[in-house]
Order: sequence, then structure tokens, then C-alpha cells
Amino acid sequence: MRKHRIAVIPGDGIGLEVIEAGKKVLEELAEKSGEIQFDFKDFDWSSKRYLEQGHYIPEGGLDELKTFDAIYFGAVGSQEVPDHVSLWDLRLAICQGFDQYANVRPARVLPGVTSRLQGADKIDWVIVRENSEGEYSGNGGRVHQGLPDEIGTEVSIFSRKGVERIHRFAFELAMTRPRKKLLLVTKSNAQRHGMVLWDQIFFEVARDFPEVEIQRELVDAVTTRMVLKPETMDVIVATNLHADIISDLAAALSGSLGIAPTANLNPERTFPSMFEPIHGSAFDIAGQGIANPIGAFWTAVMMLEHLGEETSARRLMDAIEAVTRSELHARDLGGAATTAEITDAVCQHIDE
Ligand code: GGG
Repeated sequence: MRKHRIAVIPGDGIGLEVIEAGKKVLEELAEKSGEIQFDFKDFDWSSKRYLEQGHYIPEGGLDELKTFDAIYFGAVGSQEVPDHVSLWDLRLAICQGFDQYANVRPARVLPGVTSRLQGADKIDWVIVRENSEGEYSGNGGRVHQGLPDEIGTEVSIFSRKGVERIHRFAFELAMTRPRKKLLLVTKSNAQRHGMVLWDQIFFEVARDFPEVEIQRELVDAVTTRMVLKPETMDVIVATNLHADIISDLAAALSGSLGIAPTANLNPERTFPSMFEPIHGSAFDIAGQGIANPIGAFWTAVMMLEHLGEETSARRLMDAIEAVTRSELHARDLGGAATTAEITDAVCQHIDE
């Protein structure tokens, strides 16, 4: 029996519902496989905790988290806590604290899912988001607060180490894909320091990967290319902020944000990696049992792959696709199925 210790942080809003559903399908998978076992430990690190106790992560929390094989995360964000506080004190504290510098976001239209984009069946992308620095370096400040000459600064940091490792990661990923294409997304015409370095290092790293076909696009132009020529793109590498924005677009073009997964990887495995649906806490629909759990399930597939459980990952993905193919959809995909109905259907479709 192969055991995997998973730290579970449902977080806020629909995070609680979809992660509970994700644990259920993983338990079902473990039972049917007879070869794997999950040892889940729940952590109530959430905005509720912040409001009650003044912190998301208790003292020593990250040290405890370090001992797990992976982290299964829901969502963060609440109406009562400013978004920049919840994001930095929970999600970013883990991503940056554990040097999960490679954020990987696949996008494709699952069977039975209808996209509003014509030709969306050609979407088969993996967006690689730099996840440790850039626009999310936390480097800035505010002075003269509340006065007419108030200013705020937010200075992006692009380090040679940080940029080189994400480009190398993206090239290595592109090498594993049939088309072996890598698109550099940037805004180095306007951002003439850090992003010029970002581009320069890309072309330096490219020399080590002559088999990868490289392409280049400005971030504004890439949004139109995603809509008009989806078939021309394969792996895409972009900075923290740019990739965050284009991956939301990618998810919407693939059907809905509710189905999109993410892996926050520490490729060297010095620290655990964290897996989460792309979507946020969606507190407008929280507690109603109607959140789409498919994003959390696909995320679980990525976690299984990371844990070396390729066969189980495939079985779970097959079950997810059987359910989407049957057009049992949640509200975001035009259906009326509840979280529980979709979860039960996926459990039933996991092969014995
Ligand atoms: N599950 C993803 C999540 O909770 N995201 C919250 C959020 O606000 N993310 C913004 C970001 O990571 O840039």
C-alpha cells in the first residue's frame, strides 16, 4: 500500500465545498485501487480564523505543512477581509514560503463542455506562470496616505535566478508535449528593464532546447491570438501577473473558470507542492451546494501525477470526462446539477 500524506486547506467560500468533494473522490479512488491510501489532515486556515484569531497561518504552521507530501487547497477571499490581506497572508505565504515557483495551468475543453468560442476544440494549452516574484514581489509602499499628494508604488522584481528557472521549467515541459512549442509572453516594449531581462534570458535558455519551436507575443496581442488562433499555441510562459490574467481567459474560453486546475510546484521537491482549482472563493454562491467541483477534481489529478500515481490520475481523469461527456453540468456550464450530484457521478464512474 502506498500512503500519501495530504495537507488539506479548504480556505474560504466554495473552497470548503469543492475540496470536501475532492477528498470524497480521492477516497473512492483509493478504495477501488486497493493500492493507495490518503492520510488527509485538515487545516482550518481561513478568513474566518483570521477574523477570530488575527491570523491565517498559526505560528509554526508552515513548519508543520512542510512534513506533508502535497497540499490540497481550495480558495481564499472573503467579504470581511481585504483581498490583498487574505491573498498574501494565506495563498502567497505558502507559494512563496515553499518556493513553489512554477504555477502550471492546463486548459482544454473537456468532452461535453460547450465553449462560447468557435474552434475551442483546438485549445490545448499549458500556461506556465512564474509564481515567486515579478509583479508579486510585494515590493512597494505608500506615503502621504489620505493626503492629496498620496502615492503608492509597486515595483516588480525580476531576478536572473527567478527568470532563468521558470523559462527552463517551461522549456522542459514543452519538450514533453507532442508539438514542442513554447510561446514567450511579455510586455517588453513598454516595460523596458525587467521584462527586457525576462526576454533576454528566455533566448539564452532556448539555446539548450533546439527542438522546441519558440514563439513570442506581447501580452495584449496574446489575448486576441487566444481567441482567433487557439490552435497556434501550446505551452505559454508568462510573468506572475500576465499569466494570472491570461489563464483566467484560457479557463473561460475552455468553458468555465469552475473546471480549471492549477499546480503550484516546487520542482526541486525541497518543499511540498500545492494544488488548487483556479477559481476563487465565489462567496456569492457559497453554501448553496451548487459550486462546480470539476476544477477541484482535475486539480486532484495533477496532484496524483505529482505523487507519481499516474494510473490513478488517468482513472480519475477518465471518470471526470465520463461525467462531463454525459452533460451532467453545474450552473456555470449551463446545467443544474449540484456539487453532490457531480461528485457522486464521478465516484460511480471510477472503474473498479
Ligand atoms: N484557488 C485560487 C484562489 O483562491 N485564488 C485567490 C486569488 O485571489 N488569487 C489571485 C492570485 O493568485 O493572483
